[in-house]
Amino acid sequence: MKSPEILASEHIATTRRYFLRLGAGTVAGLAIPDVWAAGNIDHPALVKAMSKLQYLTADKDFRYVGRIKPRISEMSDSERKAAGLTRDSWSLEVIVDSDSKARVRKPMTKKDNTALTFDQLLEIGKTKAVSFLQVMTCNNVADPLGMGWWEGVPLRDILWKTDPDEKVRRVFYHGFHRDDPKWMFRSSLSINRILEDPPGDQPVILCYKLNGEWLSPDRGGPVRMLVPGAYGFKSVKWLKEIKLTSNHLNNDTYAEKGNDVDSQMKTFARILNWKEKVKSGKAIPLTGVVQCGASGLSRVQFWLKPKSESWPSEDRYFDAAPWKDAEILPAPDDDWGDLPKVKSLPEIRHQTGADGKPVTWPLRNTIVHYAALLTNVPEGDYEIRVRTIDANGIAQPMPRPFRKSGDNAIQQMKLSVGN
Ligand SMILES: Nc1nc2c(c(=O)[nH]1)N[C@H]1C(S)=C(S)[C@@H](COP(=O)(O)O)O[C@H]1N2
Ligand SMILES: [Mo]
Repeated sequence: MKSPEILASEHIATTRRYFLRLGAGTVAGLAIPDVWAAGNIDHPALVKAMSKLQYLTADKDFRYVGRIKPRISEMSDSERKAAGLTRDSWSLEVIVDSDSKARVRKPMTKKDNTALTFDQLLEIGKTKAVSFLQVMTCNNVADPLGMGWWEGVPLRDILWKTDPDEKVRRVFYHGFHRDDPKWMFRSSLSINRILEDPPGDQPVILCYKLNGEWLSPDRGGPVRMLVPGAYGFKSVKWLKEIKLTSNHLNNDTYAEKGNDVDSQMKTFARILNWKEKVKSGKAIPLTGVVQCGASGLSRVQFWLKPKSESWPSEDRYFDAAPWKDAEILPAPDDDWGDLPKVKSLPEIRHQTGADGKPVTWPLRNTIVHYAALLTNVPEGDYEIRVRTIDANGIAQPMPRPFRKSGDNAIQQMKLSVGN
């Protein structure tokens, strides 16, 4: 359960620059989160702590979502090997759904010794591998689970090897589940999404690396599906089997409990590092993270409302409130992080140029940080809220306020200013 704290620490590296720009005079006497509490931004211990902070989330610091018990990470190496969940034992079967009219002329099966091995996947990767930045978010969890730089082979390059016929309409896939239906986690995609990427979009990949290192067991290693722009449930972990089908229907496990399984990522803001009690007379820093979804991001806003002030219930999304703009922070320039393998980023199609710098900012389907400084807040009790305005000018939680296609409710925190 690290995610909010980890995300909080990771965004300090970028927010630091914002507060530095405000000048040392402003910084002295700030009521700031613990890590800043020395009151002196140049304090060596503080500088050292902040220099370790990063934009990307280390594999071990992602928040884990997975229903199988015991966890794959709790198995011994030999158990994982027996289950085909190590790089030397893994293989992928690509077959037709038994109810399907679709056919593949060259199925990949264990029985015929044609299942795809990890080495074969890497071999294909030598010419076909792609990587891209994407945030991992569960549509039912308010904070993103982690921010990753993922690498793998486009799924279409594997599917074409099976020589499928034109009756294929959907691709069904599920993760390792000890052959127990209770742990089964299924998802699916239209064949079209796999075969072709709209301009600016990344391909669906068979993913084996995160932040330059092999995927860990908790992250779905050795190989997981990674679906660009989709919520986490499409990115099935411990992938072992793919079925091509003429079926046109969605078979996702996540269709249960009312989830909308066709949802693209939404744009929304979260508050991080908030202190609910602040001494009067001190400036109050507000920082946080935005998931930049399908409709992009133009502004991040906040609103401080005295607790006693009532608000008309018909204005359920507070459209008439006196929102103020926060600052959207720039891309980390030279410090994507000192994760073991990520000092800098390579050229990534649609995301970075030859110098590894983002071609636009923020990037869709990634996070971005924001900051604002609240000054002269009179003593009293307040509620603070943040929201995004997407690139189409639409304020959160519109245009898609329904929770089961992604939790993007406007976040509210308490603030009490006193002695
Ligand atoms: N095999 C399998 N894959 C799975 C799941 C699961 O339960 N089993 N959970 C999914 C859900 S709901 C989410 S949100 C993401 C979370 O990915 P993470 O644990 O790497 O953060 O994994 C997805 N992949
Ligand atoms: Mo999820």
